[in-house]
Amino acid sequence: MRLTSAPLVLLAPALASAHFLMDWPPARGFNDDKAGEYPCGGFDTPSSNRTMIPLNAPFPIQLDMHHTEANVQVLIGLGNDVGPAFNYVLRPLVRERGPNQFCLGGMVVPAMLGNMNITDGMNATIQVVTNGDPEGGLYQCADVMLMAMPLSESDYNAHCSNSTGVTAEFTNTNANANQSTSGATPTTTGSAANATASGKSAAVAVEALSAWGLLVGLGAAVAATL
Ligand SMILES: [Cu+2]
Repeated sequence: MRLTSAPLVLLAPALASAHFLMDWPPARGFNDDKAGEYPCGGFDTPSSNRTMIPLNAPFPIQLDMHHTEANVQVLIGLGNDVGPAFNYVLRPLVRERGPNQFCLGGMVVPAMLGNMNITDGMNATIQVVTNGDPEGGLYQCADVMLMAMPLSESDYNAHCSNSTGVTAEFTNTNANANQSTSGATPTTTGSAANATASGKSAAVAVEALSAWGLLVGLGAAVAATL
């Protein structure tokens, strides 16, 4: 991102430079200088405080986007300390537009992931990847424990909100989010469903689990402001 105004730098340095934040499940941490380091933006040690997320049932990932558009992808590694081994794609490339709150709804860790049988209480680490600015990727990780208990609707909604004007195209492409040039344009987009309010879009995301095509938020994408 590029700053054009000195007062903005003085008033909001953290916001202006944070790329994106993984708010829920909470990230291991964020370091602006290392956000582009794979894996996990420079945080190599699993958190001792894991967030419980449901196994085989939907959960949200709440992001705080500080770019006006981004390619987003979600990976997962299984085990207590996955190191750089994020072997499974949990959500293929999503093309997101609009700054601030963005909920990746309807995330599901299935009971069988590849040839791995996931059991109640297994640990895992979720890594969100976006394209960098301008190149490479940006990485944030959250350490979780997979529990055979679904989230309540209120717990789900408490961690799934979209700022007005945020939109997303969900794809099933194999492109990686950190390929900021060749992967910038998804080659496949599904059918879209409109949400009429930011509060409603979470529910739409839950109901549309099996659909790849989903438009989050309402209205047209916010024009680039940075
Ligand atoms: Cu940035």
